[in-house]
Amino acid sequence: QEQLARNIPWNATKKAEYGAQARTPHQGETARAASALAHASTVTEATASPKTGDGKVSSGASPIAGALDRVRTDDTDQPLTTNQGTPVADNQSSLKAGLRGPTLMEDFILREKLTHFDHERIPERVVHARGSAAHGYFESYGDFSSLTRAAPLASAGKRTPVFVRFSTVAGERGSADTVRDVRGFAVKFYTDEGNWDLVGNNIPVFFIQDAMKFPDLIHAVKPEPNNGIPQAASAHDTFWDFASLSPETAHMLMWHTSDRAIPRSYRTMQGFGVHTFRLINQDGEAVFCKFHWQPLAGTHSLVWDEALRICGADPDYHRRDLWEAIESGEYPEWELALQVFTAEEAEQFEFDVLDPTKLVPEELAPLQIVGKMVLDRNPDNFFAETEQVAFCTAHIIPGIDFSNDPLLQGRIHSYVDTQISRLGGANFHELPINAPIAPVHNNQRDGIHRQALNRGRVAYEPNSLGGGCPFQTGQAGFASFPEAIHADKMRGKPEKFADHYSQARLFWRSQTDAEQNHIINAFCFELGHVQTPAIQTRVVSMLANINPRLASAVAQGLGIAVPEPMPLATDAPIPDFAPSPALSLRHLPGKTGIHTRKVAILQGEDADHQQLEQVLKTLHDKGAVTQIVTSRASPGSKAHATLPATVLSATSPVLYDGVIVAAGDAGANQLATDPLALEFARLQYRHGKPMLALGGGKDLFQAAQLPATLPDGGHDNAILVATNGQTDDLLTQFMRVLAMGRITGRERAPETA
Ligand code: HDE
Repeated sequence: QEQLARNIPWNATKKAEYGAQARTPHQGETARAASALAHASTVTEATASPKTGDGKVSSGASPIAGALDRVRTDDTDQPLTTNQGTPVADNQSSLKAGLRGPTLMEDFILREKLTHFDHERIPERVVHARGSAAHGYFESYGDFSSLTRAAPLASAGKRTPVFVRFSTVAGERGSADTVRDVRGFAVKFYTDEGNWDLVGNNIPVFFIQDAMKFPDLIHAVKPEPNNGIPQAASAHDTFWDFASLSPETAHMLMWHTSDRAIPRSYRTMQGFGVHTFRLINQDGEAVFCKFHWQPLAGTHSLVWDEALRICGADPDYHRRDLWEAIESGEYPEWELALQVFTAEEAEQFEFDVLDPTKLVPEELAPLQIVGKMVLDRNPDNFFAETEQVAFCTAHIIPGIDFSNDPLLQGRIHSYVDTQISRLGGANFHELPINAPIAPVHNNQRDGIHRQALNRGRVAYEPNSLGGGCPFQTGQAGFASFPEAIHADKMRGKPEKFADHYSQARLFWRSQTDAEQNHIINAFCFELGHVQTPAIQTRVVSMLANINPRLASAVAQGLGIAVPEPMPLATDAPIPDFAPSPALSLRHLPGKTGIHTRKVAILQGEDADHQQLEQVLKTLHDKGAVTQIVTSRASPGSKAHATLPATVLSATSPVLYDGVIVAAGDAGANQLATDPLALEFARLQYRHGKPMLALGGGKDLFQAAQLPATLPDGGHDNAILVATNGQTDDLLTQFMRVLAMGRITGRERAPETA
């Protein structure tokens, strides 16, 4: 504090650690510690919640934010203490027998510090180890009690606090964000009838049909056990070996190789509950339901080359994006949609709704939007909240119930079970981030790290000594849907589960040309990393059951012949679905325009300052984020961008959604001869970003030899050159492409065999 106030750039008390001075502790500091202790409090910042991302007080709607205040601590103006609260005079040196002597066993301060440090790590999640989370709320758009008695949907405007964690699946805790992978989308609702965890993904189907196969799937995709390679990637032999021997993966593999697996941002992903669930209303009536989260920012993805480069340029790309959006008050939002259908309707579908490798096309059951989720507060502490949060599919509330989906049934066990080893015992529900806001009363007792001080001598039920409390609620509490079941006990799968290709074909058909090309390229990349030819061939034989162009182009990419289609697992005819536009990423362009899109202003020292300010103002008015990028640190860049200026060597073109080159003749000349500027322009071009040249900026485009026309001969309407100082129309076009995400016309279609 003192050092900050006096602006001393070095440690002014450092010298006192050495020699004779070490014998006399700093007087002032010990005295301050004693007096400050008397007023120690756990929460400051004008006594905490509600805090929103930008640190300012707002109408913060999350009761959990307030509830967590009891455990929030703030060290401002507080003395350093041990874990027992004993003030520590010297945190620099251990206690020794003489300044050059051995450290004394007696040094409880050193030992406590090292012991705690030695145990700081907990096991990472066995899957979904890498993730980022935020607090927020869910707001219901109405009273949906005729459908479900689930508390969050009870009335219009009702807000339920949530904590949401996004994740990758295969990578370890420190792996990069933009790898090709499914993304987890786990939402914990702190409802007034207990916690409800909707533990979903950003893809509506899954690789396998039965929980029995999950450990095999994960062992196949994780780094190979002999050498621990590769990190966070499915592009290796064991994954594709397993996948090609389990053709039920076919549909999911199409999503996994699509742009869905490389999202632009967590904020631009859809979320899905995947399984069929049940909704139950007050009268005990049930319908089936699929849960969908629709991002208001639209669905946007990266392109593969860009995703790979971002792994190096900013491995925290998604984590940073989520954090910064919330800090700057640009709260990410999703609408919750329900796809509701009755058991009778489900009977008529050509697929089995209990099969998690199948989705219910929106044409069969439309989406009903029921509410909105807003994430408005970053965690205070990554470990305590994001790492310790325990999502469990078993956490459901009255009004929601499971279906018999055999994958979901296994999950009901797995999530609670895994927390016991990951979080060290059965009391993980007492960790502040996991504790419900609904009161907890039962006869469960004790266990490691128990927090609750349960009073009284009764810890059993039924009892008379405790007046029969806590008492069962009967109708008012959770009751499972009383489904009638008359069946033989057996292992096996229902008949319709044997169709592995109808929906893989549906997905392929529903993609735009560019999306299809990306799928082909992704298969070529993935299988190009497979060293066993028989595995490559087996995968292509699966693709031959999906689409001839797909199989042929992937075979061509791998330099192999198209094999015979893989034999089917069923003799029944494969259902034929019409394309479903909602399965393309183009379907949800978003409602937030260029909000939070990031634009690089590649600036020469002699740029037309007035023109640039005008352009920046227009972009900022529409919510874009801008950053000046120069060849070298130049005091000349005075334009008012959103982020502090940077230099080409400290940033990367893949971190921006578009570029504006602004320079006079000399500046343009200098940029046009700078290899980093040339690479910047070429990569922005290659990744389909909008590019606008102001003043001499066009010289850079020319020097980078950006093609004037698209591969199909069409005009490239996202390379824009202001020739006469007029920027309005060009800027409008620039912003149109920016809102869209990118143009795909610059890519070449893969060849077919
Ligand atoms: Fe998970 N999954 N999973 N999963 N899953 C875990 O739980 C599991 C599945 C999903 O941010 C683990 O706490 C089994 C489908 C997400 O903390 C573990 C099966 C879907 C997260 C586990 C599945 C998911 C997990 C690891 C097949 C989409 C991260 C750590 C039967 C609907 C949650 C943990 C977070 C995490 C088991 C399949 C989503 C081991 C056995 C399908 C988003 O319990």
